[in-house]
Amino acid sequence: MSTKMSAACIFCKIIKGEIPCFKLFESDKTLAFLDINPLSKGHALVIPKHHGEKLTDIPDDQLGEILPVVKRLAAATGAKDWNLLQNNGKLAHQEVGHVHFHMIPKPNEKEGLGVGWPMQ
Ligand code: IU
Repeated sequence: MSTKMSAACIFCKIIKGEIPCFKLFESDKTLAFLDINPLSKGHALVIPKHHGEKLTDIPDDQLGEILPVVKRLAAATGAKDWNLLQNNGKLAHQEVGHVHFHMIPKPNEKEGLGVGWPMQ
């Protein structure tokens, strides 16, 4: 299946390189970048390149890399604990209408984060 894009979508513009981002990972189906307004150091977004507002809008074959990339990003931060968050729809506090997974490291006051961006 070809990758669906939306001309009006800000994350599709990031995918196309029309808007810059701090890129952490990219493949033909998946992009990861730092959140522009991070809740903690290392807060990353992992998105399917295929445009869709909600997770239920994305074909399964476009999602296969998402969780492995989330795992790699979480490990790369060095954070002991972290959250994975994915909002669907306005009532669920989704602000950007392109599916995205938040990987949010929890700061560790003793050890810090040891963030190792970009991923190798
Ligand atoms: P939400 O799940 O839709 O509420 O989260 C949207 C996130 O996208 C939020 O954390 C923003 O800071 C982030 N973001 C971004 O990283 N770059 C952008 O250009 C825009 C939003 I617009």
